[in-house]
Order: sequence, then structure tokens, then C-alpha cells
Amino acid sequence: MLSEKMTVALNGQINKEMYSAYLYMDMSAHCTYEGLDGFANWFMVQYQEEMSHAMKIYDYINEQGGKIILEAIEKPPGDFGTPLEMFEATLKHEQFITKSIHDLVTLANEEKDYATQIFLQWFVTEQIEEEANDNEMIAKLKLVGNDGNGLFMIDNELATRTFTPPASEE
Ligand code: OFO
Repeated sequence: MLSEKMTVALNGQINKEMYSAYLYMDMSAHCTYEGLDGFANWFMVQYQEEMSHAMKIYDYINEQGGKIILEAIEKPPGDFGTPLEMFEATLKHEQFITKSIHDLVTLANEEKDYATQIFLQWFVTEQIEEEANDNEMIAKLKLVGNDGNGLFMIDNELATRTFTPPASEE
């Protein structure tokens, strides 16, 4: 059973994951507009991942007999700049999400909510991967700088990313 505090906090995380999905969908649209189809694909896969994160929490709250409380999703900034700036913004956002997940773990510990502590471990591990992916992309983009050929090669590489639903990763 979830405490009132834990229910509110987990619902808050659904909202943050939905915002992440919305943000990456907007970034994907921006990349399509700029003719960067591989980058657009990468961000659209990221959108799918974020939706699956939101649904994972949604399912968990339901499973525990808690109440789902859906709030408004914030508008994404819409102006994203260069691919490097986009990945820097993505990393910054993921660091914010990591902190939010860690705060949930702290709350689950305080509440002696052992089930939620275990549930959140998947997200703790996932955030390590999210930040590592962004750091790798930032390093690559810094390496190619303004070289059009380098950017073209990265765009081709990102076109191959596909979505793997979390359930089949376990
Ligand atoms: Fe859900 O990991 Fe990104 O935000």
C-alpha cells in the first residue's frame, strides 16, 4: 500500500516523465524541420522511452491500489539551437530527472516503503544510462564541431536507433 505522500510524489513523477516525452517529441519535430532525420529518429525513440517510463509508474500506482492524479503538462521551450545545444539541454534535463528519482528513493526510505524502494531501482539504473548516452553524444558532437560530413555521419548513425520496451529489457 502506498502512503498519501508517496502517491502524490509518484504521480508527480508521471508528470515529469510525460513532460520529458513532450520535450523530446518537440526536439524531434525541430530536427525534422532542420533536415536532420537521424537526430529526429533518436529523439522520437527517446519520446517512446519516456512514455514507457510514465506508464511504468502509472501501472505501479494502480497495482498498489493508489489513485492516479494527472496534472497539466508544461509547454516545452520550442527553440532548441544546434544539435550540440540540444544534447546539452537534454543532459541538463536528465540530471534534473535523476535528482527527482533520487528524491523519490529518499522518500520511500523515510516511509519504510520497501516495495517502492525496489520498484525505483529500475529507474535509478535507467538514469545512469540516460546520462551516459547524452554525455557520449555531447563528446561526439564536440569532436565533429562544425564539420558537415561529421554531422552527416552522426545523423546516419542516429537513424538506426530503435525503441525497446522496458519489459523486454528485463
Ligand atoms: Fe524517464 O528518463 Fe528521461 O526523463
